[in-house]
Amino acid sequence: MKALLLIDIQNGFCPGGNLPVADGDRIVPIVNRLIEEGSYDLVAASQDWHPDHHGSFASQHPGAKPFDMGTLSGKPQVLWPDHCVQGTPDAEFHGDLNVDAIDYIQQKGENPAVDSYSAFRDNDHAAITGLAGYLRAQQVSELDICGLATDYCVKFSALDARAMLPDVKVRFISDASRGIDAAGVAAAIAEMRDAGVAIVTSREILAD
Ligand code: VGL
Ligand code: ZN
Repeated sequence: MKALLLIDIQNGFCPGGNLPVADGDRIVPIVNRLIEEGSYDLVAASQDWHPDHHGSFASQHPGAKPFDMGTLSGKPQVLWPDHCVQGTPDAEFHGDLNVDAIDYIQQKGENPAVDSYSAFRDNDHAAITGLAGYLRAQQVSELDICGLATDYCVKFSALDARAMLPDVKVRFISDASRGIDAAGVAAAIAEMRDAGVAIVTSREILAD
């Protein structure tokens, strides 16, 4: 079984959102083409889904500004603008994304005491989501990952896919993803490659 995993393709990470990634919305037509023409057996998507008082928000740390380094539950934490608050438009998938094609949605980031960049588990690895179990139950053997943001949620999801589903072939689709920081993206791609994630483009996939 071949699966496509879409990471956090939400208004909050697109221009106009609360934590915008440059050109984040430009991946949407590419992602829709992958969904529609990419010969995937199933499509899964993660959705950053925070309570309004999430501890990763700078607003919860007196004197802190967004993008400051702070701590959360005693661990270093980038402090983000309030984003993807449950039930708000910021948390909705981008309006042009083909959401009807999504077979499984994994919400994450609900525990205010820990951030969850990965769609598979919280940053402290104490709690896992249902995603790995779902993909195992579906007997997924090939997993292509793309979305927002390459240097955070996409990277950690790809690394956890390799760690938690060691028999699955994992690929990162570079042109169907965008990152927050250019240097961070280059480092994330190197880290994914070192962990056994293949780096591909939508062109290669759609040409197959
Ligand atoms: C993300 C920062 C905070 C992401 C989510 O989707 O990459 N980044 N929450
Ligand atoms: Zn978040």
